[in-house]
Amino acid sequence: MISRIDLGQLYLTPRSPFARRVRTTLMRYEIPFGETEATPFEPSADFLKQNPLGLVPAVTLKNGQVWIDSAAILENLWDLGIPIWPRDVQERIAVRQASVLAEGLMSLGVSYYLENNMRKVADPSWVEDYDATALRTLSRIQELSPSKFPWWVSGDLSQAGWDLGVALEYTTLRMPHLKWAEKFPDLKAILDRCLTSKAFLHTRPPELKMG
Ligand SMILES: N[C@@H](CCC(=O)N[C@@H](CS)C(=O)NCC(=O)O)C(=O)O
Repeated sequence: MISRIDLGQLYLTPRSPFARRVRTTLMRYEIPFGETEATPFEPSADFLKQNPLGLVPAVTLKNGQVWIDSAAILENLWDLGIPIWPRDVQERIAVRQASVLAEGLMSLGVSYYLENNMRKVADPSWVEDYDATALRTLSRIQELSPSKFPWWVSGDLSQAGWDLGVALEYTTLRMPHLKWAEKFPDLKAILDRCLTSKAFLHTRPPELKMG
């Protein structure tokens, strides 16, 4: 049973992969919401009232709740009847775990960006570690056959597949030197499917929208 989900505003930044993961999911399931751009590095009092952690995404509900953290937001949608995950328990576990790999790639891109742009001097050993971890994760994803379950279910992308599309574009944006598309060409099929989605195109980071 799908309970009524009355969302208010989704706080986001145009480049946040975590916010994009939630935005594309809400759009795919046609759940209406408003968008408020947040500036996490100079957070407004209103934004911090919604999420004291100062992170996007945060989504307000008309019932007064505020949901934070992209993974928790997806779980809340699932709990309220949105078919984010497969019904079968074993399949659900596999898709959710694949989605964690995609989410991990997003986190690596954010950490890499912060290390290189927010510190006076980036620590090369951290930067190397982010690169190595991202390559290892991409390689594991490639081993998991990107043309099959758990990235696809019933002929279309699973939530993990959509999340991976978001993560791959964020990797292009923040870690272009990794050249993931050259090293892991099998992953491109997932991004190609994402790029046929209006929600995915609408939420592209500005630099990628410009091509
Ligand atoms: N685990 C969180 C991570 C959220 C996150 O790190 N958001 C970043 C943007 S991509 C952020 O708001 N950063 C602002 C900051 O670090 O001040 C989620 O999945 O929502």
